[in-house]
Amino acid sequence: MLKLYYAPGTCALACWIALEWAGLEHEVEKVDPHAESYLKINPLGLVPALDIGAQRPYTQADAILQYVAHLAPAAKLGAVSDKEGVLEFTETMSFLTGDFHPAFWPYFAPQRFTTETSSSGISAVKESAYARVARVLEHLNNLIETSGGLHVYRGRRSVADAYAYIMTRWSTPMPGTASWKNYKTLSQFMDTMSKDSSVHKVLKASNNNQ
Ligand SMILES: N[C@@H](CCC(=O)N[C@@H](CS)C(=O)NCC(=O)O)C(=O)O
Repeated sequence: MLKLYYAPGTCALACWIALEWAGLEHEVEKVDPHAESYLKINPLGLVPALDIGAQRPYTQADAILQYVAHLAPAAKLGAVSDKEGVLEFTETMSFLTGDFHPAFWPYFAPQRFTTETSSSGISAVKESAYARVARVLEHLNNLIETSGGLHVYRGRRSVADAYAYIMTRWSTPMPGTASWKNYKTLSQFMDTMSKDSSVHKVLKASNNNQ
């Protein structure tokens, strides 16, 4: 059986939502990404990781999400099959993993981006994330606006929706253009996603699981 390692609030929840959408049998384990025991699963100390019953668990949200989509073709959670569709899907997933996610790093782990230890120095690094977050939110808003429906990719549900939704939530407490609330289409997307039964189930279970 597939086993997902996650921590509450993290991008690993996107993989969990994708597993639910795909209708694949799975179990989950809540971990502390920095715990000694978890470093044996992912030496980088990052979630998600997925145990597929192979010699080692696999990591990287993008890879796991695309794997889940491949395992359940009937659920149509991945790329449409024409070449341009595949390119566009890969482009979308690369944007989410390579541009969107890193925009938040200075906010979540400011100490990694400065040698300053004063609280004002740390706050300055945190706040420096806002401009980049605004940029990627605006891009995501445009992607949804031009996709032909309230979805990130080609007007239809895909694992990219789950990934975008979970990460966009991180901007909720941010000011002005650094919050998803500032973007009309993105706000509609967030609203729709929050009403999805699998999203609801995962958010509830991930916060309650001990
Ligand atoms: N490249 C990895 C990054 C995963 C990642 O940054 N995960 C975050 C949660 S969203 C994490 O585990 N953070 C713990 C830390 O940075 O110490 C992926 O895309 O899966």
